[in-house]
Amino acid sequence: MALNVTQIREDFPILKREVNGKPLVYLDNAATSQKPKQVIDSISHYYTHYNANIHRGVHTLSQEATDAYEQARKKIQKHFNIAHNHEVIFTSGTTDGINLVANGFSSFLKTGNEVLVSAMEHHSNIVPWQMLCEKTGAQLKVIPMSEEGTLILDEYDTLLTEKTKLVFVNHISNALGTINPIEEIIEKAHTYGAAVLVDGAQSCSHIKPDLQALDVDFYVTSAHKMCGPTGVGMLYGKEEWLHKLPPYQGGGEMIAEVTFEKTTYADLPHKFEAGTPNIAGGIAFGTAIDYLNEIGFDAIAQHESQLLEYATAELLKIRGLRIYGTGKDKTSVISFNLEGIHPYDVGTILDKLGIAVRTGHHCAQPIMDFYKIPGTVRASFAFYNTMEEVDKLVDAVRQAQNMLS
Ligand code: C6P
Repeated sequence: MALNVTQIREDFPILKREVNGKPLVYLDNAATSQKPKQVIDSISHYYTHYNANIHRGVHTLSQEATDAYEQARKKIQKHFNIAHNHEVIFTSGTTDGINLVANGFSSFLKTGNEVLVSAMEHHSNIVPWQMLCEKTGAQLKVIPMSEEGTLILDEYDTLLTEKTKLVFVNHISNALGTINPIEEIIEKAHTYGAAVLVDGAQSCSHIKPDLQALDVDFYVTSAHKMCGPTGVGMLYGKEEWLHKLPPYQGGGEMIAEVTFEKTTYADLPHKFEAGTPNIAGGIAFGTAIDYLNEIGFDAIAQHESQLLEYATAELLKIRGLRIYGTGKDKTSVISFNLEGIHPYDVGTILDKLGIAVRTGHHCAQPIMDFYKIPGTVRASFAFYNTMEEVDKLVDAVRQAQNMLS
């Protein structure tokens, strides 16, 4: 069913504002999505009516807050088709979830072990593993990518051996929009007994992953890319892994018993949730999931692929414009450059025209090194964007080219 985008846009107060005297055209959704009033209201409702710490008090407010927070965990469980509620760990976001797992694996890895990373990762899915390798003596190897920005799976087959203990790859590349064949990557890794972590920061706003069907070991994402608030995210880990991994941080909430001689840890998921969490954020994450499901992921995918197709065709009509990330499986992210013009200059002119895009390396410097470029202009579309906004982008890029060349 086609989306009623005009009606959907009414849910997003920010889309009514102007920037530099022009109506805002927000095309930086891969950095963070905008928030519907349902999510904003859910945060405000918590602070107005039942703000209290959770899992601690016998008083009514604390119980209401605990119920709402745990209800959000259930919504996440159901949304991602996760077998057990305690396999959902609240984090502060994707970066936090990856660091939690990398930290845990420092007890298991040793010299002679290998870990594989894809060539198109965000720094969040590179640096924690480099730190892990430095600590443990394990070796980091890279699954290369092709000129069109897709992983070379034959090379993956060669890199996978009995030495491989872990594979980490993003579901969708933030800088290219490429959708990686994670089903195949997971299945092959498992034949060698390697665990797989999938970085879902860019996928969960576009698709609804079924984590049991994927048989993935760890999956991480951030609420703020899914119309939810910043500072909250989720780590899914298979129960057996979460039992094996040591806690990430020590503190309140994650313990069973503490004496000065010895501490025992709480059961899952609390073992990994030290300290007071982002309670309002967790609750509003649940509201964001409800909101997206009400719109429907099939309708979202259909609308976004129309935007992608139209924007790609129109942008490619501009002389000297090159798109990076041209594989056939891609989402509504277009990274591009104009020949002879720095992406930062294009971004600055677009901003003057009210159009928000991201410019630079997008926290994925190895991709920029691969193409030997300083960065790109990245337009990333969400389900609330319109074809008219694509036209405005294309016109503005033409204007930028005329002014800068
Ligand atoms: N990418 C972008 O503009 P956090 O910051 O923890 O919520 O997400 C980090 C992260 C990890 N992996 C991928 C694939 C990502 O895209 C991001 C965040 C934003 O592309 C901000 S750098």
